[in-house]
Amino acid sequence: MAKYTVPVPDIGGAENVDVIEIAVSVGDTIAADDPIVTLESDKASMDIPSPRAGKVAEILVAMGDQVSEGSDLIVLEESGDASTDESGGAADSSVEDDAKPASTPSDDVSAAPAKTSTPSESSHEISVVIPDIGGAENVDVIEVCVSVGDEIAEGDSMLVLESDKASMEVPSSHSGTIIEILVKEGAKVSEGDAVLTLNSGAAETPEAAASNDTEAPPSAKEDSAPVSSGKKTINVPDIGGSEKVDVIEVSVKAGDTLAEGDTMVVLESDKASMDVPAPSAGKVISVLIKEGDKVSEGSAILELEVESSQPAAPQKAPAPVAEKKAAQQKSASGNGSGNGSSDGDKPRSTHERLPQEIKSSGSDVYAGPAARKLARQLGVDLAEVKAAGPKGRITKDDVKAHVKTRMQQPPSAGQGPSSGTGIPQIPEVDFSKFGEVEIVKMSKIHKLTAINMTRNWLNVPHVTQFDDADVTDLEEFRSSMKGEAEKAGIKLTPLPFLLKACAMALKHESSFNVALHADGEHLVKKKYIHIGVAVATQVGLVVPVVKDVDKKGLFQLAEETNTLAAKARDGKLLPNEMQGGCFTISSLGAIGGTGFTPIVNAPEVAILGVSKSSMQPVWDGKAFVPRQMLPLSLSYDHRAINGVDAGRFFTYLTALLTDVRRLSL
Ligand code: CAO
Repeated sequence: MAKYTVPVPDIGGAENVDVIEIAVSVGDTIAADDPIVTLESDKASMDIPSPRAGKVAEILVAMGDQVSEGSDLIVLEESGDASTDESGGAADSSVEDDAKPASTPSDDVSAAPAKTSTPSESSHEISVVIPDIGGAENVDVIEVCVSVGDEIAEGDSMLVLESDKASMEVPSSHSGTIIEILVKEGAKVSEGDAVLTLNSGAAETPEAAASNDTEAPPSAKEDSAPVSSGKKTINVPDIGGSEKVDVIEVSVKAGDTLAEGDTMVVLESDKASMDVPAPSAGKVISVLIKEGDKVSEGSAILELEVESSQPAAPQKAPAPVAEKKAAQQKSASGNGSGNGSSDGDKPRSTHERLPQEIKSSGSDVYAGPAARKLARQLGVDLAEVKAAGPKGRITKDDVKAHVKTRMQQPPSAGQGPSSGTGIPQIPEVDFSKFGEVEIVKMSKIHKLTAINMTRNWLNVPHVTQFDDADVTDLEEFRSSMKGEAEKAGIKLTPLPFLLKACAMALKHESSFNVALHADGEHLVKKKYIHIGVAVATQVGLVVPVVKDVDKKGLFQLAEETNTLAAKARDGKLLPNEMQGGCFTISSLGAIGGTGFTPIVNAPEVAILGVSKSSMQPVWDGKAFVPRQMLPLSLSYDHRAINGVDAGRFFTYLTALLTDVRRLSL
């Protein structure tokens, strides 16, 4: 059994760096590239991966120790079969008992911090592995986004993973042509597992790779000087080389007090969204960018009045949006002292590109950054997009399909009174082709009526029932009272009788005196009885409301109705005279017709249509007798009222109108 001591590789010249986490225990079997410790200098945090697979025989450092390049970290026991080493690059290193590798750490590419790929034996071939995924293990591969032969760029999504906490797109760490895909949907993967073999197209020497990997994190170069109290301009840190990245959210404003690590802005490239955390605590003097701006590394974000002369913390790499939410929740709950990262997250190497979380607990929409960006560019509300991706994830194709569907709809669908919720609009016709026409403007009331009627017609499932009331006796009584009413200056038409009868029926059958509650789970039962009367005016239909009909006599109802109708025709109705109705009467009795289907005046749930009464032969059991019959039609909202309720209401109403004495009960 060969033993191998893993040293600290080239860490960019940093010395006496703190060991802030030990990721392995004695006895653990680890794969090549598995993180073994996390180090933190004043510039950056970095995971140190194992250059080889093996069993941890000994741990040579403790938390809080300070180490430099070459310091011993752990002792690995290897099976002796170095060719099984997944890192490839390490396979040709000589394995010595209890000896350090012949190559120096900086020469050994696999010893580079937090590298997510390893060159294979062929310098053109690169094995791309799962990067740090926040410690999650055996995570489901729910989508493989690439195929063999695809050309991919660094940062292009290779996979979508889903743990029980989050879904995340995993970007490729290198560009190249895919030679082989080593995972498939349904597989379970952990950090370090090989995903793809890429042909990089250009020979990459291990030395070159190592020097790339061991380069001090560029973001750490930013703001590396101690921050003294006073005004400081905070710039965009290293964002992985992305340029002209969209500012999609500015999370702070002048006057805000920031804790170190609080999110300042959210940026979005075509590959990922990222939060940019404040490198130090302080008060925002001014914000120098706005949403929609494009920024690159070094662009000024804001001016900060730094609080103390404490050395600045290393400016953290932009964090995935999910971390931002955690930070915001922290500060919202008054805890502004955190550093904004969702610790205990493991500190990450600042030059490591993190998988982009695409679903967070606070979001109902399940979509990755690419789909989100496309949706924003196209002005698509993702909540409206039908997801066809795995586990209900919205893909870019879904966004495009949504747009296509919308484009195929009539251009003005959803606008104007003659169209509704996606209902095809009636085509425009040039009537002048068929004869002389004149275009006249619709009045405001007419347009409003059209909109209201469309809304009510589309929203309310209508049922209309018909019946005839025998109003022979009512008409006799009305005729007998006409003179008396006229003396009092009142015109007594059938309408006040109808109002009175409807008020009594509403009381009797209270299921009609309700409104549907907006929550869809309750009915609002009304304890008052206000009835609207449709009045035709020069400029359109209006519905003044007679209040407390049940408490008023026939003469008063007649007088009030006439007054309201006159005000309506003169355009003098006040808003409150048209509000509060429980039920409406629409009478065409003075005009004619034997029946019509009135439209419910929502949020009321029923309306009575009154047609013209006429003398009809009615069979009384022995003979046909002449009776004055009034045709009535009752429309109701079947969500609130059942047919049996309507039957009872209608029978009661016609009985009242037939025997006028009952109105006084
Ligand atoms: N059957 C037979 N005759 C009727 C009747 C009926 N159902 N209703 C009213 N009449 C008679 C009246 O008795 C009156 O005749 P007399 O003068 O001989 O008594 C005549 O018709 C005219 O009545 P009116 O219209 O002046 O009074 P009203 O109280 O019946 O109606 C009002 C008042 C405001 C409803 C009415 O003026 C009005 O605007 N009606 C139109 C309503 C409307 O547009 N409805 C449709 C809505 S949906 O598009």
